[in-house]
Formats: sequence, C-alpha cells, structure tokens
Amino acid sequence: MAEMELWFTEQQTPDLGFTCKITKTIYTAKTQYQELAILETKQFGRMLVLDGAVQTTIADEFCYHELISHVPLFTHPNPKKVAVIGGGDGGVIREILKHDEVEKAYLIEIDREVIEASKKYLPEISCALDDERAEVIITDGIKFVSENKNMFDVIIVDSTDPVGPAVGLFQDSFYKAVFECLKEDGLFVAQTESPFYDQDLIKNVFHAVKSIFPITRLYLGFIPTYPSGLWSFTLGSKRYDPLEVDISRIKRIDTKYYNPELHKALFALPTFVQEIIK
Ligand code: AG3
Repeated sequence: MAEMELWFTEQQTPDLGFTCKITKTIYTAKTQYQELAILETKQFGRMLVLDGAVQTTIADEFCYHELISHVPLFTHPNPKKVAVIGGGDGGVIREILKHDEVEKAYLIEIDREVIEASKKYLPEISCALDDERAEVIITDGIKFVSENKNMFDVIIVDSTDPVGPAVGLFQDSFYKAVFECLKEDGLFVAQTESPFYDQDLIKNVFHAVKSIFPITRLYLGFIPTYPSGLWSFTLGSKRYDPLEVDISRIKRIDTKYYNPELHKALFALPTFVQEIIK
C-alpha cells in the first residue's frame, strides 16, 4: 500500500494556498496568544507556523533574518544597544550578535511559548538566545517601547502578520513610541509584508513612518516561503541614511544573503513598488 502523504497548506490569500509535504508534526500547542506548530517539511526542513502562517523554516530563514538585521546594523555606525520586538524564534538575535560592537541585544517577545518551542525544536535558529549579550524580556512590545525612552541605537520589529497579537505593531502610535524609545541618532526597521498582496499596508506604514522620522526607506528581499516570495521592510531613521553608507567600510561577516554590494541595491525598487509609496 502506498504510504499516506501529509500536506500543510497556508492560505496566503483567500484565493491562494502554499502547500508543503510534511514528514512529521513535531509539536503543536495553543498558547495564550496563538496557535503554534513545528512541522518537519520535506522541502524546507523544520518550519515554525503561527496561526496558520509560516514564520520561518530552516532552509530559507537566513534570507529574512539577515535582511532585517544587517541592513539597519550596517547603516548605524556604532550600534551598541539593540532591541528586537517579536522574533521569539531568536533568528534576528543570532544575526545581531554577529556584530562585535553590539553590547546587548534584547528580545522583547509577548509569547514565551514561541521562545521555548524554538529553543527545543529549532536550535539552528534560536542558538544565540543563551548568549551572554542576549537578554530575553517576556512582555508586550507596545508596552515596552512606550515605557522606555532614549534607550536603543537600533530597534528591529520582527512581527507576525498584522492580525491577532501583532495588530498594534503596525499602528502610528507604535511608530511614535519607537521614535521616542530610540536614541537621538537611532533607527528602526519593521517587516512590512508582500508588495503583491499588502499594498495598502505598505503604503500606510510608509506614510506613517515618514510623518515621524526624517529618513524613511523601503527595501525588498526574496523569502521563498512567504506570500509571493517578494518581501518588504520599512526603515525609519533619525540621522543615518542607508543610501549614504560607505560600503567599503562594511565589515565582512558570515552571511548567505546580505553582502555590502547588496546594501544599497536592496533599496532599488521595481516601478510598481515605487508607485505604492508615492
Ligand atoms: N515574521 C514575519 C512572518 C510573516 C510571514 N507571513 C505569512 N507567512 N503569511 C517572521 C518571524 C521570523 N523570525
């Protein structure tokens, strides 16, 4: 008899599914905030799924984690204190700690169970969470940024989609609090979804950030397991412009996606994406 096949589908839009063959369901839980699953996929290796949406996989996590981390960290000339809002799998923390000048990287995650499951089942991604320069704080990111002023050089918002627990991380009042939470020359980046499917969101976030920060830029990368593959990141900065970086001074670190030649190229946008943020 043929072996039974198991498939996982993320419904990426009401009219489109993304389906992977599963060899094993490693872990599932209903946490206080969301439904969590760790799956073993044939194509991408282990996969973290929250509320039905693919968050990261062993095979392509480097694309997202490097893009959201190294662009801001190589734009700031001396990032010492860095905070990640969300990102409980620890992938962004791992990338941040590749920068020697970083003294402390804080993970501000609302859902303790995401951290625990990632530590247990995704060690390749979560490995830096026990580093002595990393500190995990379990709290609501919105509350955290509004209670701390003038504290960070760089803030990285590694959120889930703008539904459920992450809704507030896409609101104007949050970006204002992020501005206050940054030092006088600080900058931040947020993941801002797909330029194919989330044009209104990208437009709204871009204009909200632009009304608060002197410098606002959008950049793109390719993440195979996310809706449409093409993914956007919005950067708001008080002083340093990613397009003014002297790329000859970017240190070589161990990466698979990011490199100094890409640093500015990521900000060159296809015409239809330029139109979104006009
Ligand atoms: N955070 C962004 C995931 C968004 C994916 N959306 C989707 N699959 N519909 C990823 C967390 C990785 N540290």
